Amino acid sequence: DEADEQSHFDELIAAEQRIEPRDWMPAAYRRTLIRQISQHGHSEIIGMQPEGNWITRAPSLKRKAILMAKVQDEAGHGLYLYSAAQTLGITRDEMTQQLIDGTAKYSSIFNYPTPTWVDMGAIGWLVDGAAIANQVPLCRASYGPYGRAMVRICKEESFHQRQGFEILLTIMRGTDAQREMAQDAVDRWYWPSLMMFGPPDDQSPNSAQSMAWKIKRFSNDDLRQRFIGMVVPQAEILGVTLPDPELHYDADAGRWNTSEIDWTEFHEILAGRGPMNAVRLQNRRAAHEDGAWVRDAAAEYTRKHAARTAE
Ligand code: FAQ
Repeated sequence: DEADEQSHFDELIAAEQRIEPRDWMPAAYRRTLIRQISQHGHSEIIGMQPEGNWITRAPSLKRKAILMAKVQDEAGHGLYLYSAAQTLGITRDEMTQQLIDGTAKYSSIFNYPTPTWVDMGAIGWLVDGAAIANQVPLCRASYGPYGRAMVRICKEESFHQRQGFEILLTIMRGTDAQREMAQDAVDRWYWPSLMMFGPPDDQSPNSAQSMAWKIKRFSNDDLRQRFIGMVVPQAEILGVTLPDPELHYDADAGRWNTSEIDWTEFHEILAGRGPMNAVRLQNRRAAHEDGAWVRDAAAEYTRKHAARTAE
């Protein structure tokens, strides 16, 4: 009965075993995973747009080939994540509908504009860097299909992070004007990348339960701290300044002290009022409508094929 199922589930979680699609799981565990994995998938799909903006204008053939490969990887990540979510009983159509209706969340970070080429460097360095800090622990998420999808995603993200760092490094070795552009991009992306980790722990309604279920392994603030520890020495190598005059390591507390994050900006974006929210959704909707003929053709092919094999 249900009580036995629940205690078997609790034992698996306590023993660091994986929960698999056919296993019994609490309804709330299923709902939480569908929420997080689908939002994560949507982030990858919407996350193709800020960089897609520069594919036709990349400064060389090599840069263009690399950027195209990166954006393609993001499409792939979206597909693995949607597939993982489908094992929990939601359909791809339902998820797509939630995204284009504007009822699904996706990461706040993809609602900022990418006005210059250097933004490709800052996104790779900071946004993919934050994604790695958040996602490496997700490789150990208790739900099997999610954890396994994250392994490959993290490998690809670390290549993305390196390519972003290398774009910035190249530009920092250029002219004064180029260095100014790089600093400007870092100024614009640093704070939003800190917001990717989600609200502070005392305002994170989902954290305690998700950590008890071993979906999340670290709190939002702990991961944000780790990320700051990663980027501080990298900023020094690059020769860029992180735009926080308060930033310093408090050795006694063992933590980075920072200025207050502008949570009003974060909540405005979550409410759909960020600089690029409307454009991102509009583009996604248009792509969905433009792709209708492909879905129709595929459905028709399946119908004909089924009719032919039935003969
Ligand atoms: N943006 O209680 P919590 C990438 C929502 S990386 C928007 O703390 P939770 C790679 C949250 O959903 C980006 N919403 O929630 C790439 C919840 O609302 P809900 C994607 C946010 O789930 C790089 C509410 O606030 N990565 O795509 C954000 O325990 C470059 C309360 O928050 C992932 O999705 C935010 N930043 O912790 C692609 C990682 N933060 O759902 C292209 C997987 C919080 O109750 C180019 N997800 N919210 O209505 C996670 O690790 C977690 O879901 C967190 C949030 C940590 C994001």
